[in-house]
Amino acid sequence: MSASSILTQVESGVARITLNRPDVLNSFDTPMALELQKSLADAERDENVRAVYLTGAGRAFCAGQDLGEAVAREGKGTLNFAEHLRRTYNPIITALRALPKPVVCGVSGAAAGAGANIALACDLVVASSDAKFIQAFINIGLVPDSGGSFFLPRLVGTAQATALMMLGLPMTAEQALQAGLIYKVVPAGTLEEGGFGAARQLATQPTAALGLIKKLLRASLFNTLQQQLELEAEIQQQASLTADFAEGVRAFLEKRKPSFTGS
Ligand code: T3D
Repeated sequence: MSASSILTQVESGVARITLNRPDVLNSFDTPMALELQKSLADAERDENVRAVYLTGAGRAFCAGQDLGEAVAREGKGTLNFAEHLRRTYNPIITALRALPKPVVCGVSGAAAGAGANIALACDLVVASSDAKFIQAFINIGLVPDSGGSFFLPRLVGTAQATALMMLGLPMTAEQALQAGLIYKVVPAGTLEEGGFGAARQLATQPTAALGLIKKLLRASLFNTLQQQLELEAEIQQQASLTADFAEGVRAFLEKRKPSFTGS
């Protein structure tokens, strides 16, 4: 592990990436955003990594932008918000979606502002029962960023998305589950088992096919049925060429558990 605002460690085929500024509820300053970008790029490159687990140190997942830094930055007049978003959060969201490996987000405590939307950009969100998701932007006179205005209407529908964005009220883990915002809620104190456990399970599955599922899901947001059928045909062809497909079929016929290598 490195002593910085992002901790990374590879274990059981999983890159564990921990947001590590617990004193400010893991809110993002610029160095932390740039470090997270690097950690995601490293996880993509590292062949030993077959899944990513993103979580936060301490009592919260992430409180979004470090507001102290935002004020100091604007005071200097050297940056504007648009440039800041293009340099920090936008590449993080793009990387999470494009990473050809599954990303599980483990949320305990608050996921607020950009922190909430980084969670939503992950493939599976496992939340501790004490988690809360807050589109906190409006509470300080801002609008959702980091993909919130993209993900929320698609996940929960326009009516709920509008209320979440306009009212800026916390949504509990249970409410988020019921609304279809997240995958699973686990009892407080068991996030390691539920969240990291899900990532560890994914790291034993056919990695290339998981990456191809991400590609299909991304395209389905824009494609017609005919376009998506054609894409499924193309992508199934790619999946059929993997060693894991050969192993899956062999194991089925031999009535044994498959041993997937990710290739
Ligand atoms: O270009 C740009 O910069 C625009 C980008 C915008 C992206 C965004 O994310 S905008 C939204 C920013 N985030 C927020 O507005 C959330 C602010 N935080 C909160 O509303 C609350 O802290 C929470 C609801 C998340 C949690 O509440 P609670 O009561 O559990 O904790 P707390 O007491 O408020 O916070 C604990 C400490 O963390 C506290 O410091 P202290 O008093 O112990 O020294 C608090 O100041 C600090 N903290 C929490 N959030 C932030 C923060 N410090 C800096 N920035 C924060 N976002």
